[in-house]
Amino acid sequence: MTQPSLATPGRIRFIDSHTAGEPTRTVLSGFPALPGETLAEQRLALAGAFGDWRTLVNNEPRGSDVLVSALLVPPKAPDCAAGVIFFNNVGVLGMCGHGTMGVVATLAYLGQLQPGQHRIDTPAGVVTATLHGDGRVSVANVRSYRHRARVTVNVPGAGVVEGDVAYGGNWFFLTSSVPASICLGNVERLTDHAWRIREALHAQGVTGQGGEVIDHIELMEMGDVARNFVLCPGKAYDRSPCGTGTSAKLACLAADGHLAPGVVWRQQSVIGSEFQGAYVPARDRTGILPTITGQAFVTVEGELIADPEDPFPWGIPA
Ligand code: PYC
Repeated sequence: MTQPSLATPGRIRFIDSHTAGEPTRTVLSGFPALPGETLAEQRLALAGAFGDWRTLVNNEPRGSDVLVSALLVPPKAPDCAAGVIFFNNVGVLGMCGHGTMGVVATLAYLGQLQPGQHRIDTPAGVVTATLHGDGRVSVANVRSYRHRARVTVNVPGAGVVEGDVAYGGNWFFLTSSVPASICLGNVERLTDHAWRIREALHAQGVTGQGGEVIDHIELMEMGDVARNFVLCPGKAYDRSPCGTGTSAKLACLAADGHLAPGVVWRQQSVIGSEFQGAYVPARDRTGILPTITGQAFVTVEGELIADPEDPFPWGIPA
């Protein structure tokens, strides 16, 4: 891979926020222009030749495994307030629900967005974010759907695990197989269980549509209010209820006839934070159009510095 020149990084301006506990780093300037006609192509460039820039921004020592970053780019689709490409410690994402809320809160903080509806271009398609007067953000996400129902996978150490494969802007395996109740005290056990499931899915060739890698595992606990534990691609768990994961869950509930259109679904995370979701059926009935609501708060404003003398100017690969 071509190493971008160390003289190039300069200062990268960013704003950090958290959405229901899950951090987002919005990159405002200082990042190179990514080649590509579409955001999907630019996302591939970031996954490939520009990977050092991804790790510089997102990974230790300037970032962390928990962080999801959001690179602002000129939108390609018409009438969009912004274009955004999401990335994390191990790669790039198609969409990110909590991250979109973080971007909207950040642009509002900068005075660049007012309450109302805003189209945001992403590699997975255009989403519409509504910034409410009280600071909450509703994200009308991309079409979400269940790809396969009641798939079984043999998980070493856990036995046969059954779950659904669904898309909500990223690919998820959703299961009610949990080794312990979903709460902060059990994060290590939940992480271990979810990671074993993820590896078993790969080993046994279970994929999303078109062979897409299932890189998010969603453990579900149903109750008066549902709780989830979402393990992200780089093995960090989502502190929020995961916007794309909640979308995938809504798609499964809709496919099973367990949630009617328009009815509000409350989804809590492992730390007890909450999103609300609801859906309308997709026009061609091939899934749903979910809307997820939550709130993000700006936490840090700053500049990343990559000193040429620094032994880790490009971050530490995860
Ligand atoms: O909110 O969609 C989401 C998300 C994906 C990965 C982490 N959060």
